[in-house]
Amino acid sequence: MNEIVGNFIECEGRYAIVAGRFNHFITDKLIEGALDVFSRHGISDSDIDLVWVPGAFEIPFAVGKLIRSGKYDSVITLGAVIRGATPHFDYVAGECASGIARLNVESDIPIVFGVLTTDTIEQAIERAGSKAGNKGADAAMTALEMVSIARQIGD
Ligand code: INI
Repeated sequence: MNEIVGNFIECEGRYAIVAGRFNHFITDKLIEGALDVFSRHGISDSDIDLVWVPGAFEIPFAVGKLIRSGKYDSVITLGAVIRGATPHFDYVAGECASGIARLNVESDIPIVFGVLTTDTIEQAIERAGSKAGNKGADAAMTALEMVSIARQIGD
């Protein structure tokens, strides 16, 4: 049996991060977590592009453009949709998540979902580098693992 498992031994590739500016005090922390993981796994700054969009709703559009550019091995999405802050939480969070999920299935590169959807600002803070870890760092780990898997599987 041949088993294909992603590893973090020789990480490489070009990565794009799409970040929503809405609730940027949270998104900034997610980006910080993602960049820290990339640098500690040997991915140089010049192999990372960061694209800011106004909010989570715009993330799928930017991801689609980045996929079609053919320049990246993976795209990470980072944002924060907080229910307390919006009456249209379900639309923003739902459209963002389903748009990203659709692109992930259709595209030839892995797209990673690192968009927080929380009921409160406190829950978002917990997931942005405090007691519940940093979901941006988790997203970068997932991207590295998925790129490793994609490379092993090949075309
Ligand atoms: N965008 C977010 O990323 N998070 C939110 O919590 C949010 N709220 O609260 O509304 C939000 N709204 C903006 C939305 O993503 C779009 O930028 C806007 O609707 C324009 O298309």
